[in-house]
Formats: sequence, C-alpha cells, structure tokens
Amino acid sequence: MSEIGADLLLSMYEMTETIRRFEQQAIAQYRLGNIRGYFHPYLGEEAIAVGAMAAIEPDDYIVSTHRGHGHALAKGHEPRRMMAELFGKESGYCRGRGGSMHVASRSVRNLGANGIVGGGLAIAAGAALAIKQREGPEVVVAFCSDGSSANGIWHESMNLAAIWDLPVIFVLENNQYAVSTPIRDSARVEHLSQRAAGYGMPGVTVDGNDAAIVYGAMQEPLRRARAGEGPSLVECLTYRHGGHHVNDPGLYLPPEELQRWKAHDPLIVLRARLARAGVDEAAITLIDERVERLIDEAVEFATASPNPSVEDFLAEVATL
Ligand SMILES: Cc1ncc(C[n+]2csc(CCOP(=O)(O)OP(=O)(O)O)c2C)c(N)n1
Ligand SMILES: [Mg+2]
Repeated sequence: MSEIGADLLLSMYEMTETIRRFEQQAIAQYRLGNIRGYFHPYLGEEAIAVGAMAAIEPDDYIVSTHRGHGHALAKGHEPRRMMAELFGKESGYCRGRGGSMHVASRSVRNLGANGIVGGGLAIAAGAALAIKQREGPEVVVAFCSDGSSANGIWHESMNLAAIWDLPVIFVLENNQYAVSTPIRDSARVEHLSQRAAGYGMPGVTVDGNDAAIVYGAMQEPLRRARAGEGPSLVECLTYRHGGHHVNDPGLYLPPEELQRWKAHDPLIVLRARLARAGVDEAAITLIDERVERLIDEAVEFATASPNPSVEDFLAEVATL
C-alpha cells in the first residue's frame, strides 16, 4: 500500500475520535436513563467504518448493522441528530422512532442500521441492482458481521451480487464473537474471506484496527465495482472493547485477549501513523478538543430537544 498523506490521516483520526467520544458519551447517557433499549457499542472497531468511508464518495450508499453508530457518523450523520435519535427525540434522524438500531437517512445515503443480523445484505444487493439498472456510478458498501456470515441471507446476498455483477463491497467486521460465541466455534475456515471463493468473488482479510489498511483494502474492490466487474468481500479483523451490548459485562472475553487488542486500538494505531508522518502532538490535541466540544454539544442538543408528541407518536409507524 502506498503511504497515505498527513491530511487524510488527520481526518481519519478526527472521525475515529468522534466515534469514540460519541459512544463513550452515549453510554454515559444510557446509564443516566436518557437512552433506552438495546445499545451495541462500536468501541474498538472504529477503524473499519473510518477507513471504508474515507475510500468512498458521498454519493455512495451503505447498509449498516445493529452495531451501527460508527458507520452512520463516518458516513456523514451529524452527531447532534444521531444523539437525538438515540434519546428518542423529534429532532433525531428518524424523529426518534428508530433509535440505536434503526438510524437511516436518504440524504446521507445510509440505507439503515438493522436489528436483524444480516438484514441489510439483501437490501444492499437490491440497491446495487437498482444502481446497475439505471447505470449509475455509485457503489453500495454492505457492512456485516462474523455472526451474519453463518446466516442464509449472507450467502444468498453474496450469490445474487456475484451472478449479477453488482457494485457491492461486503465489509465483514470480524470482531471474533457473536454475543459470547467465539468465531472458532462457529466456522471451520481460517478466514471468513475464504467464503468469497464459493461465490466467485475476490476476498481478502486485513487488519481492521488500522484505518489506513482498511482504506487501502477498499481500493481494488471499489475499482472493480465501478468498472462493472462485480462484488468483493473485505474481511476486517477487530475486537469489541467490552461485552456485546452495554448491559453485557463480557466476562467470557479472555482478559489477555482483550488486553492484546486494546494495545492495538484504532486510536493508538493512527497516532503512531501520524507521528511517523511528522504530525506533532499539538495538532492532535486541537482535534481532541474540537471533538470533545462537538460531542458535548450533541448531548446538549439531544437533551434540549422535544419528545415526539403523544398525538402523532405513531405517525410513520405501521399500526395493525
Ligand atoms: C437473524 C437474527 N438472529 C439472531 C439475532 C439476535 N442477535 C442479535 S446480535 C447477535 C449476534 C451478533 O454477532 P455478530 O453477527 O458477530 O455481530 P456483532 O454483534 O459481533 O457485531 C444475535 C445472535 C438477531 N438480531 N437477528
Ligand atoms: Mg461478531
């Protein structure tokens, strides 16, 4: 991979820090009772969303997962309206009706987080088919998880994308666990990317904690997709910084395994890259301070925003 310039490294650092702080603050708000329901933190996995999104164009689409706050922020959702959505407020992206697992926005071209494991993949194939039929230049990045790769919809979507040469890039976030089940207990292949061969598409496995490596790994799949040559699979190895969701203490995670991955944290990796690129600490501190203000302001905005009114609470929600 050719070296990435300091400007791109800095913007990737800023987004990584934004997701990190957003998640930390949102978890604090959850503990205060201001956010309810399920909440699957993206802590530790930020480099995948950041690297993938740095590689695509604003007009490209994504589908996201149940662990989707980082995808949304990196794709261009504003932290304040994201936070408001998590708070269930009217000013949220889905007017507070979606919450953590159902953030979506047409203008941002995020076709949605999804509470169904693998649920976004068929949507990605459908969106890519639409792009192909209208001969559009866009691609769809389909974020998916190690757990989803054991689901039928993962295999059906991969096959459809392959036989129709659809402009999709499947970005598999292998964080080694599906809730408490380690991937070694649910797959017999060494790398999940090997499964791409079964569908006649290229597959690679890369370090998903290094945003620069993820960015680099996206280049050839993007070229292929835009040239009409079809889909690719990019498996990104990563690790959660804790349990499956905010109320899971993650006691099944071997402490030394967790520590090993924390030492290879996406922020640590990017800071080392920035140092090698000659960026001084002061520039990084400035970013940290700017991000801190941005996320504090997001919490203030969400707190001050009105709840949906009781009268139209069910508007835009299907009723029986
Ligand atoms: C089709 C389906 N099956 C089961 C569940 C319950 N469930 C929610 S998350 C999860 C495990 C997810 O693990 P993985 O797919 O690896 O994603 P991760 O949480 O690690 O990001 C399960 C089984 C679900 N939401 N959808
Ligand atoms: Mg997983």
